[in-house]
Amino acid sequence: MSGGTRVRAALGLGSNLGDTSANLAEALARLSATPGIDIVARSSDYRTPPWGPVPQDDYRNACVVIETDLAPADLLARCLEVEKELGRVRDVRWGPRTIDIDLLLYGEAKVDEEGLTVPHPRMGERAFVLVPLAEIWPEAPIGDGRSVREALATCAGRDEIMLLDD
Ligand code: PH2
Ligand code: MG
Ligand code: MG
Repeated sequence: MSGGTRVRAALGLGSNLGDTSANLAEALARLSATPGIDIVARSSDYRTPPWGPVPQDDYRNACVVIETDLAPADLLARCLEVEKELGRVRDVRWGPRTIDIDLLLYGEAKVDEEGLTVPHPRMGERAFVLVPLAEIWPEAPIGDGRSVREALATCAGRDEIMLLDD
């Protein structure tokens, strides 16, 4: 897009229902086919224990770094649309899902809008976000003065994040 500012942003993906590998691949294909979104780095996939109050299966998590012309709200809207296209049903908060696509970082911007807070307010405590993101963007500032790498160094549960080779 001419004249637009391209911003480097980070997305977190997670799935623990159905074919989790195919779900991530399909979500990334759809994001990549979106005008104004280029995927510039993709982490490995990790098997991660479910975080939060709901007992459920382990997750497959990954992160991508993108370059985008889209404003934060438009980028989030596209992520939610892809979730819907893949058949995500929203019922239990923090419950199992076919695909979850979270907007983690949008350059160094701080965004506080209805339904959207960036940097993602809980990313600094979530090993299932920090481990994959550290693989592809370790120096990214996460909004509390720390980088991804620094937050990961003291993050609980990082030893439970298992690299997947498929
Ligand atoms: N997502 C949640 C709730 N719990 N746990 C893991 N391991 N990975 C996730 O992506 C995840 C979760 C809600 O977004
Ligand atoms: Mg999430
Ligand atoms: Mg989400």
